Amino acid sequence: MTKVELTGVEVAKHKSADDCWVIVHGRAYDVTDFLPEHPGGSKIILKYAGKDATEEFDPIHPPDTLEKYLPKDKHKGPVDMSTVVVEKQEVLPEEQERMKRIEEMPLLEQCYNLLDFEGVAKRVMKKTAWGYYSSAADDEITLRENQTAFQRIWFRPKILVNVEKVDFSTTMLGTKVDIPFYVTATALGKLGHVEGEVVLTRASARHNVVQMIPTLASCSFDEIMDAADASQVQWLQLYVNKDRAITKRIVEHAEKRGCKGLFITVDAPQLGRREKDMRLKFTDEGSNVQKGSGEKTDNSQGAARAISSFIDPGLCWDDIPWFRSITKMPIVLKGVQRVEDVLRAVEVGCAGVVLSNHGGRQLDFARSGIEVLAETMPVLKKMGLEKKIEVYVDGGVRRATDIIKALCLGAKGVGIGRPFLYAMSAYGQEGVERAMQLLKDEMEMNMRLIGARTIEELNEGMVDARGLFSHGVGPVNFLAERVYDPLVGPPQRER
Ligand code: FMN
Repeated sequence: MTKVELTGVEVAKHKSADDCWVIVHGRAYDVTDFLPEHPGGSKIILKYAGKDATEEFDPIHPPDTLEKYLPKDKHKGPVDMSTVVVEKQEVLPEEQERMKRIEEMPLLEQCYNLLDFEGVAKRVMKKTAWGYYSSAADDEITLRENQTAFQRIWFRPKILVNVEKVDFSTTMLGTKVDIPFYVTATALGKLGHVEGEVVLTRASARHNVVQMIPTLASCSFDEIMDAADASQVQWLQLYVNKDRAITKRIVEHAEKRGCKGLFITVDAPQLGRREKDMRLKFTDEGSNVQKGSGEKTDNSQGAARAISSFIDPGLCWDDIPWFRSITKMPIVLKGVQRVEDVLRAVEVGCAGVVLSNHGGRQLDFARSGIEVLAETMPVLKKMGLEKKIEVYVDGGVRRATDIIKALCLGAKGVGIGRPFLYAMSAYGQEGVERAMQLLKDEMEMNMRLIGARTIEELNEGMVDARGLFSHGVGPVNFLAERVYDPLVGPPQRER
């Protein structure tokens, strides 16, 4: 027997903190008991009490979240959506201006490099989404350093090498790839594009690029796996849950579904203060939620903090053998920041490390991955360990010259985050594909110009990295500076 549909009027009766229902994807849920536990706070749910919350829910939660985690007796059943009153949303002047900017967007063909996508994305993305993607920790010094560090490395090209044919394919964790970069894990894909991470999956397939799937994706893990084509390789990025039984289930499921690498994020026992994100959340929600509730606005939340309370700050080296016991996937530590820890990773049997500071989003004044690479490889070589572990770098990679610099210094490959998010947010799948193609074009030309026919021919003699360790004031990075949004004026509050 099919269940009788609820009406919008019935759901609307449950609109208080003592009795709170919400509609998500045409079904009603009683979330009253869940209100105090919601990682993003109860206020945001109460804003949608008795109403359709799908639009707000979608970017931040995989679609199966409620089905999976809310007890079955709280599932109130399907709703006849034709009876749900849709409140007419006033289109704010700021949103009208954004729509106008979207109409005037440059053609995709006019984007010639990855920074072009960033410029367009900043103009056309919703402010909150831009805030979440572009923000970094504290004063965003490390964010900028990630790019400027590459600018302190110069080339020593070889001449008169026959470079008629160049081949920059390589392997990463045993997978053959066309070019030595992968799409790194970035949370909340639906903030930038309605379809979310599957857009990155489909574009990666077109270019034979590996995708790292984030724990905190907006799409469900299975949706992202299902979007891949048969030969496509995906890795799993893992935030370790305090409840190890949940972590075990996630890892086992990923392996069963065919993931080829487990990247455990080790630089985020607590998520960093990304103040741009926090500030936007403040103005976005503060004024609305304050209305009528009499509560003071909680400005400790941004999108980042809202989604991360389950992460275990107790994760430590002692846990690594346990991970090795529950999976055959190669284990890679993501977020290693000093050579001593690379050596320890070799000792405990990790297949790789990613030298990364999380795109500058965690510890401000953490050094760039590329600098840590230059510190690491000579030590590994001296100890004869360079073949024992694959070393990856991410953070600030925007040009093929950056990829080449990392490979010259001994990296196996590099991860790229924001540029693909920006390309996706501005132009969808075609944008991501173009961004990847631009990198391939740049790679071919720069391999020729540096005098290398294959990845194996790239070596440390082809770069001058003497300035890399000097943290004095380097060249002014105008492009990165434009990413930083200074605080303008006091937040708008209703009186
Ligand atoms: N790293 C993780 O390990 N897990 C995440 O969920 C995650 N989410 C991210 C979300 C955004 C919007 C960004 C920009 C980065 C995120 N990262 C995450 C860090 C990236 O994996 C990567 O380290 C960083 O983006 C590399 O720097 P880039 O953006 O300059 O390329």
